[in-house]
Amino acid sequence: MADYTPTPEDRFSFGLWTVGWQARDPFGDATRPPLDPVETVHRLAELGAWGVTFHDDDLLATESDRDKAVAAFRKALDDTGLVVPMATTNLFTHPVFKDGAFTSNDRDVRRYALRKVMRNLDLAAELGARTYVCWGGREGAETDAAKDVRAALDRYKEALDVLCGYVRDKGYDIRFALEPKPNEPRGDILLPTIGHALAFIGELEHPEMVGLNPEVGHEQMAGLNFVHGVAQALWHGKLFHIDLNGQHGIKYDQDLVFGHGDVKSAFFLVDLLEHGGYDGPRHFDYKPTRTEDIEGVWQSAAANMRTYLILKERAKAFRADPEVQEALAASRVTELAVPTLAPGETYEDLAKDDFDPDEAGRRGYHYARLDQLAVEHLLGAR
Ligand code: GLT
Ligand code: MN
Ligand code: MN
Repeated sequence: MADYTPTPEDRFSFGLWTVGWQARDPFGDATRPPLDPVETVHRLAELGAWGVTFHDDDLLATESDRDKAVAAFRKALDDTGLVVPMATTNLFTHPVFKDGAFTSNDRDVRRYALRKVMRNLDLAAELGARTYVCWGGREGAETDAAKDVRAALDRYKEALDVLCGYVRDKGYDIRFALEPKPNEPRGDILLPTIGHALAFIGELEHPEMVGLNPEVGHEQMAGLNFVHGVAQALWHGKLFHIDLNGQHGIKYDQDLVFGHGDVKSAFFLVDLLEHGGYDGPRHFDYKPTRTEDIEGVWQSAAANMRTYLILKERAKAFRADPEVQEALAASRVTELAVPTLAPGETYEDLAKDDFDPDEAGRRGYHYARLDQLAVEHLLGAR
């Protein structure tokens, strides 16, 4: 039996806002008390996590004096050895952001939002964060009459250009990661999917400084294939960070424990992350369900890491199985890596092929056999 105990080498990280979520929802009050970030750092370290991430405001959960809160957080990091791989800004809770931050129709709000990000960028740099996430949860609208989307994208670009300029001027070793989401809390959010965000990045002044932080549930709540989205982000060299969690299809954002939604997709995701060249943090952005008490909070945190490690071991076994390798070849999965034209060939050579489309049309690809092998590995039957 493999050892599923997480260690810092696994590079697992958690947001303070995940385990610290008090479980307030649109219909009910908090079911858990606030968590002291210092306690969170210690508990995460005990559980085998490597990193902790935060919004500027998360640090103030139990201590309203910012300097004292930062000092206590820093001490906890030093005491435990936990690192801060990523930080972000809360641009969504305060009523001032009800029409957005970088794309609010109110210019003063946009200026305030940039100041808030710059202040936390200074702290992020001090604590060694290399990635700065921008989740634009309030950038959007409920009615198309309310937002000139083309102007909003101009302002979104302006904000990122200003922030990239700030990071460059300060000499910080930080890159930005945009986090797409289709809706919730706004009726429609700008940059709703991985694809929209990738296209937007190409229009920025410093596209090399901006990538993505895709989240499992955010693509799945739009019915999209997360594994395909992440593969495309990797293909563009833009997978700067990732938010792992669970989601059951098209509904509100569930933020379940990783693997507690579409487990087959989670299996192929881990396979891709482990074998597709991603070397960034494995960051869990989940919410312990409202029914959990504090003991359940820590059990759920541990569950994210254990599930990842189980899937990692399953994916490795899948890849190593000679029958799988033979099935991959029989299904011509490996043939896709062969360029369509041979070296030196041009389109003129295509005319010389002796190819029978009717015969090729009769050939099966045997994907069902391959899929069954994956399912059997996932279920531990092989
Ligand atoms: C918020 C959101 C997450 C984002 C966080 C970063 S905050 O909880 O639901 O998906 O990653 O701002
Ligand atoms: Mn989410
Ligand atoms: Mn997220």
